[in-house]
Amino acid sequence: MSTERYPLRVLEPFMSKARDDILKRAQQDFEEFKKTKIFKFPTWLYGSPRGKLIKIEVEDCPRFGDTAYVEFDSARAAFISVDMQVDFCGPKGYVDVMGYDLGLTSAPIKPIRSVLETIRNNTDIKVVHTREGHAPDLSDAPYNKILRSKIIGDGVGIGEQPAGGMGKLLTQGEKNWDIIDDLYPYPGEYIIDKPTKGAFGNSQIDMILKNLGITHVFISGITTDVCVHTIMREANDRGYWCTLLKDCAGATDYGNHQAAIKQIKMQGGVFGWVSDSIRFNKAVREAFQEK
Ligand code: C5J
Repeated sequence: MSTERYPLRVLEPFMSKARDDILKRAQQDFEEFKKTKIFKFPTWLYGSPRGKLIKIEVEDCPRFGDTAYVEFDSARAAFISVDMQVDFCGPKGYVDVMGYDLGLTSAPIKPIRSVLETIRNNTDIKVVHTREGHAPDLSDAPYNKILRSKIIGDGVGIGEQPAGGMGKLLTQGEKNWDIIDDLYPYPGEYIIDKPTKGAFGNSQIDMILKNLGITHVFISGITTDVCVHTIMREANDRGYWCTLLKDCAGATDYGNHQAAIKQIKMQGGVFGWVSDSIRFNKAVREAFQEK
């Protein structure tokens, strides 16, 4: 490689210094992890905690059968509830019309409620809800998505209303598109609308999380293998420390739900970590009960 053609190479000493610093931190945190099994909140990166420092247990990390702990700052943490809309877990919604078992996609409602109750009880953890849906004129809906939904829905797809239904499937403004009453956002919580499975490419979520100073996100919702996974992957790629609360998620197929959870745990946590509502609630409640 010619240095004439790549003059940026003169910056190498500066880059190496930055790399050496990061690797030194990683070596220290690795030594610490070996002793404590804790992924410490990196104050060198984010500054001192602004809220409570909380330690949550995560499973099968770094290897299957191992237990580890993730430390986070409550004031820099967000709970994300993905697409808990009638369309994904209620009668005559999008998932119901496609013929899937609503028992599977409504299973996370109770665990999510318990987490929201914990958070809403005077903590500084932020709450973000997402909704998947399209503009009424379908101008933001890929044609292949519309067509495929019509075929699997036996003639009724996105933008159309099933017989006896509440409104047009996956269409903004319709009752079935909105978040279910049981998990409806409280004032002050954030609502992100997206026409996509992911959220980071097509919404303000990254800006909102960044403005709030969020470093750690706890992910829940439906469906585990589609929108939840896509959002977790997007967030993980952007450096957020992600944990799926597994009982707070559900899929249209139980095997896919389990496989999606296993995928997260591969490679020591390729997309983050896995825990559940019981462990989350315990960790947060204990921290906020302290004097
Ligand atoms: C799907 C979603 N499954 N919210 N959307 O189409 O996961």
